[in-house]
Amino acid sequence: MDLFKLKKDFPVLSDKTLTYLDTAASSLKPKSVIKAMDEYYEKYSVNVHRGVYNISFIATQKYESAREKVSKFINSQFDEIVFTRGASSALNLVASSYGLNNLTAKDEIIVSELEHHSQVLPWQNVSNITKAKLVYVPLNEEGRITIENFKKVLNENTKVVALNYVSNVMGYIAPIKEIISLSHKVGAVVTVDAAQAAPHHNIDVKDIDCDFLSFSGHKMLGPTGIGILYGKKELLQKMPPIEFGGDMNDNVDKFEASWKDTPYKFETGTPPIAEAIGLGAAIDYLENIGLDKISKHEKELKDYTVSKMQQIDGIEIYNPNAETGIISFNIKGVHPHDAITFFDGDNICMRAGHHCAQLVIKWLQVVATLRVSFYLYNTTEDCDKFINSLINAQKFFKEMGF
Ligand code: 7TS
Repeated sequence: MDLFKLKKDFPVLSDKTLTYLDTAASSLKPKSVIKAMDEYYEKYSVNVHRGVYNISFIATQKYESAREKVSKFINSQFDEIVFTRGASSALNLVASSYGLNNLTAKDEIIVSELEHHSQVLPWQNVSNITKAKLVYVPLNEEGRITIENFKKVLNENTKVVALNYVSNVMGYIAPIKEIISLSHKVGAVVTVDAAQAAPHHNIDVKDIDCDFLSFSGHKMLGPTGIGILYGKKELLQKMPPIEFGGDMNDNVDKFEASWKDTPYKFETGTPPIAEAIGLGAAIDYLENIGLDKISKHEKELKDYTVSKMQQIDGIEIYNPNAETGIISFNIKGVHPHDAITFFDGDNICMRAGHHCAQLVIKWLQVVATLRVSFYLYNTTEDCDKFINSLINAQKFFKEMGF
């Protein structure tokens, strides 16, 4: 792929002094996504599923064709795709609808310390309400979820397994297909947090056989305000809605009502129409390049950067062997919140903090980490800028007596 040509597709990168290394928080958006959304607002910015006039038919058709694109993107059926506000909403929907209605005090829920708060906190809530037991897979010495350790916590009482596909701090890919297969043998359902996986790796939900899979539009070149919940149709059909209102209902009487079929019973009110259309354009863009190419490119950038970082004394890298484009690290003796201001001074966008994953930060026994994350628009030039800045940051803080 011609990376320099590709940078031109991203208006934010027209500022040549800017280095964007924070895709794990949110990706940049290409012109084609912005254009697709502009077109909606300029030409047919009306509601869906209700207007009996031409531009409403167009809006509905574009909105539903975005659902079609998402379903093809992960190889699901059309009606197994629920549009949500983001990955967080999708993960919460599973916990609130499936979890609260199916679990009891006899049951166990498996999670891990690698989870983003949006995966672990909804299940903490389910555990508090239903008294089902929350069980943590012990991480191995590298901080990974392994099959060996997963088997130690999986048992006949396990009813839900709620794990991430790719960790947003460690960048590890979990052995999710085997985890799902083992979980199904004891009758547990698996809800996969794919927020950091779907933007970078081909996912075939039929192949991995997950029960639920959640991800966000804004981490995969799409707009904010839209996420996806994939659920197996037979599960979604049995699950009650968690939000009630317009468009999700069928017949309404004074004291009871019935719901539309899935996915519509989960999408009350005016949906994120422009956002769905933008997400469709993002999927077109990603598929045009190919996710295999993208993930290979990110891994190469990460390996190149890690090898340079390892030549600098006093840099602690927490995940040098990650398979993805995420590097978590610290400059010894320097608080990451101090260090981040130095990178910002060089117009390098990256993240410092607990990354909404405090459990793994505690597992690492640090206060926070710095994080670099790559995507298709990054180049080795970006890596070199970051390395230069890192060397200068270290020198600066040493001189300041840190
Ligand atoms: N799950 C994972 C693994 C994530 O990395 C994130 C966001 C979410 C869920 C939630 O996604 P949202 O779109 O609903 O916010 N992760 C990050 C991050 O690492 N830095 O900022 C947001």
